[in-house]
Amino acid sequence: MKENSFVCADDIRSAFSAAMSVMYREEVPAYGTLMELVAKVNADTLAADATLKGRLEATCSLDRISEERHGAIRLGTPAELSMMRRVFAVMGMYPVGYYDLSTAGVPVHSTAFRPVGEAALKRNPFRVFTSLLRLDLIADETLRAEAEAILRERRIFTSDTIELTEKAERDGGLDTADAERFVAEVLETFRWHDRANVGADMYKRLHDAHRLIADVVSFKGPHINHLTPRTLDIDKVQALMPEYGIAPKAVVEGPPTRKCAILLRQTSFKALEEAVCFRDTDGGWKTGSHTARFGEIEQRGIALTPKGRSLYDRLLDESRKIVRPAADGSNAKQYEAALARAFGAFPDSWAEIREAGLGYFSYSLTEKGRRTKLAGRRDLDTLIADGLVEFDPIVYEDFLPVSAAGIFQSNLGDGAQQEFVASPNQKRFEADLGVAVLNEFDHYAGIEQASIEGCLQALSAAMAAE
Ligand code: OOG
Ligand code: NI
Repeated sequence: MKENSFVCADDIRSAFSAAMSVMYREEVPAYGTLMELVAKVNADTLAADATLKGRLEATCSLDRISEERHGAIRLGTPAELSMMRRVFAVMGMYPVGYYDLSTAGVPVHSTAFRPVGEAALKRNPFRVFTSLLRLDLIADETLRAEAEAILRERRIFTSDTIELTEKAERDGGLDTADAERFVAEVLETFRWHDRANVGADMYKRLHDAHRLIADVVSFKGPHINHLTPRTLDIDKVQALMPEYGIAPKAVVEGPPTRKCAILLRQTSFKALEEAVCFRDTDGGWKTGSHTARFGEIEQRGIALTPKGRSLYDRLLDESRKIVRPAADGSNAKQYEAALARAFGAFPDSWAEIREAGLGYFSYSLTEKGRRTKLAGRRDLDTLIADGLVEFDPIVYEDFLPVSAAGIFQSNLGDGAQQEFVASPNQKRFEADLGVAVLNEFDHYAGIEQASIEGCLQALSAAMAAE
C-alpha cells in the first residue's frame, strides 16, 4: 500500500475527539449545557476584546475555539495501560509527564496522552489524562486480590480495536475505511455501562475502600469521566454555571486571575449521581446509583521553565498553608484572596517573565527584523532591544498534580478525603506503560530553541543572500 493513502494521525484524532463529544453530550446532558455556556462566554469575550480576537485569529482557528481540549479515563491494569498507549499512538497521542496523585489521597498515578510538536497541537490539541489504579495502596489484602481477579477478567477493547491497532503498527497507518472503523471501535472503550460487573455487596466494599476503586473495578470499561472545552474567561463561566442550572466545584484550580496567564486554570461541575444496576445473586439485576461523570473547563497560559514552575509551586503551597479550599465553598473568597496575595510575587508582564527566565517563549522576526541584514551573530537580548526580534508565550499543554487532585476530589464527594503515604513510582508506571513518558520541559525548551535558531538563521541568511 502506498504510504500517502493513509489517513494522517491528526485527522484520526480529530475524528475521535468529535465522536467523543457527540457521545458525551448524549450521555450527560448537563455537559451539553456547559458547552453552550462556554460558547456564549467565548463569543462575548471575543466581541469585547478586538486585540484578543486578532491574536487568536493569527494563531488558531476561531470557529474551533470552544471545542474539547481534553478528557480523562481511569484504567485498572498494566495490560490495559500498555494497550491504551498503542491505541493512542495510532491517533498521534504520546504519553507526556508523570503525575503522582497518591499524595493527594487518590490511589492512582497518571500521564497525559497528547500530540507532541507544534504542528500536531495546532491541528488538534486533544489529550486524554489517563490514570492507572494503584491497588498496592489498598491496605485490605483480601479486597485487593478480589479486585485484581475482577479486573483480570474484563476486556475493555473490542477485538476490532486490537486488530486495527496491530494493522496500523504493521503497515504504518490506516486507510480511510479502516480509520473510520477504528474511531467507532475505540469509542466503545470509552462508553458508559449502566450495568455493573459486580454485585451490590462487592460494589459497596470497593466503595468503602475508596470511591475511585469502585469506579474503576465495578464496570466493564473505563468510561470517559469528563470532557473539557477551552474557555477564554474561566471566572465568568464559573460565576454563570448556577444560572444555567449547573453546580460548579468550590474554587477554580491553579493560579489566580492575572494579566499574563500562566500554566493552567480549570474548574468543573460536580459529578452526577446516575442510575446503574448491579448483578443479583439470582441472575437478575438490582438498581442502585454511581457518581463518576462530570464536565470541566480549562484556560491555558504560558508554559513555565523549571525555575518558573518551582516559584509557582512555592506560591501555591504558601497560599494553601493560609487557606485550604473547603469542598463546600464556605471559604472560597478567602482562598481566592490568599492565592492572589501570594502570587503578587510572580511577575505579571511578559517582558519580566522572560527576563527572569520563568517562562518559555517563541521568538520571531519583527517587520524591521525581516528587512535587516546582519554580519555575524548577535545575542538574543540585543536583537530584542534593537526591535528585530519579538516574543510570544508558548502555551502550556500539560496538567498540574495539585489541580488534578482538586478535580478528582471534588468529584469523589466531600467525605472522600483519605491519607496515603506519598509513593511516586514513575519507574513502575513506565514499566506498566511499556515506554518512558516524555519530559514536558524538554518539549517546551526544544520549541523555544528552534524558534531562536530560526531567527538567527533568517537574519544571517538575509546577509548571505545579498
Ligand atoms: C482526572 C482528573 C484530572 C485534570 O484536568 O486535571 C484531570 C480524573 O478525574 O480521572 O482531568
Ligand atoms: Ni480534566
